[in-house]
Amino acid sequence: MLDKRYPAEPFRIKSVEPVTMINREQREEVVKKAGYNTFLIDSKDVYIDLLTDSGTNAMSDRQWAGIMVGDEAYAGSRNFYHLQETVQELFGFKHIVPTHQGRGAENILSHIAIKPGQYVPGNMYFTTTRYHQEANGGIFKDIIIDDAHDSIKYHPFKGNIDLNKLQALIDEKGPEGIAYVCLAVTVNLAGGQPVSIENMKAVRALCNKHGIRVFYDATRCVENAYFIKEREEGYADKSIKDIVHEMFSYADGCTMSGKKDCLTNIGGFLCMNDDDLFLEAKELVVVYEGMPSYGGMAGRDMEAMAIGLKESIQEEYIEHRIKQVRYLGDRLLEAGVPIVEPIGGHAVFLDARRFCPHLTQEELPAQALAARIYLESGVRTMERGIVSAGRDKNTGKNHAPKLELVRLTIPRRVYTYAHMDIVAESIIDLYKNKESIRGLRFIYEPKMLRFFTARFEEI
Ligand code: PLI
Repeated sequence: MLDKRYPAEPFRIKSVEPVTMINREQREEVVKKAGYNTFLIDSKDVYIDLLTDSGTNAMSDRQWAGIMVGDEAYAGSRNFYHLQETVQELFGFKHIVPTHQGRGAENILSHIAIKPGQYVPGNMYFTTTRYHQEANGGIFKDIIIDDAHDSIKYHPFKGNIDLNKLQALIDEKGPEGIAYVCLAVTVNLAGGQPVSIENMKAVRALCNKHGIRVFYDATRCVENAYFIKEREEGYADKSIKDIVHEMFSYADGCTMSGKKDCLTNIGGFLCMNDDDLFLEAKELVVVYEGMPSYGGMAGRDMEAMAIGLKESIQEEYIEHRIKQVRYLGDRLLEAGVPIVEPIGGHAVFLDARRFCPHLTQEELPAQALAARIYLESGVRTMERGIVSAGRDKNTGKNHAPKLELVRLTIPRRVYTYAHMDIVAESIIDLYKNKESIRGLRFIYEPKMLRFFTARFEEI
């Protein structure tokens, strides 16, 4: 039962979207038709949708009011200036380039900051980020601490960069062999794990010594700030706003998916301090996204984003956000269900290796588990394991990540604790019957970002 560890929703609900659950027979048909890929299931067939926290946020009344004051001028929309001021105030960067979503910003940054053959070290890969780095001739190198690859080990900042790994790469390739360091806050595929201020400072100092730039993937930066406040010495009494500002003071710029911590449904941006790099980014944004004053977003979306960013740093909002996710994780842990620990910011990650020890990684346990969860409960989750990791660009072999996970991603301000109870109970029931989960094999494998549209059959 809910107790004081978990704060009530810091909002009243004034608009609702009905959901219904189709029966098991219907779900069986749906999951087969979708080729056992939860990305290919229609929203109408889903009861509780934990596929992603991306673009699935509920906007506030103030954001909806902001939608009505959208200035849809092709150039110089006033909403852009509001967004620019807000980002400059909260993040502290000099320049902002709006994009249609995070990957638009990743594309532009990769174009202007990577020379073919250069390395891009980062704290674990993210699918679209690595794709754009590689598409621009970069070579991704994972330099996250080893503990991040261990689903059981406790570390308060499991997203931290291993400074020895970074130093070794600098020694081996030379500073000129490194395009920039890509530091994600929080680290999605490690389980939504945060990076400490201490680590950010140390990365900055090391990179300064060698003249290497540092760009953050700011996608879930407010969630990262909450963990710093909760866990890092000296930060308990600082505001989330101040912590966010300090985090970015150690970066040269960032890419941002506006679909997560900005509390909107679409959008993104790229930030930097360097004037020359900004000029290059502005030249490219018109090619790929749109004018530098909208970059693929409508004026109304930029307004909602500016308002959403201010709401995201409110203390009650972010505390409830993190603790609602933790509530679901705690319920699963109490029942002995194997999950990534500590529980991260945006999702609870089931450890499919321990959930399905009877399946090898080649039998795609996380994909199989995600499909089965849908079948049993109507809850949609996402594979984050060998399927998401894709193939090595040069050898064509599967990347085989240590973490083979199913992500239960909680949209912001959308579901209640009662929904979390239903999800937990369904998964606990399935765990009791886990041996019945059958492995899968590909019957269609796309060449790029295969997890989105691949199809499978049961072995
Ligand atoms: O989906 P985009 O293009 O707005 O953002 C791409 C992106 C970049 N970095 C990180 C850490 C992400 O999590 C991310 C998108 N994530 C998705 C879609 C997700 O479901 O996690």
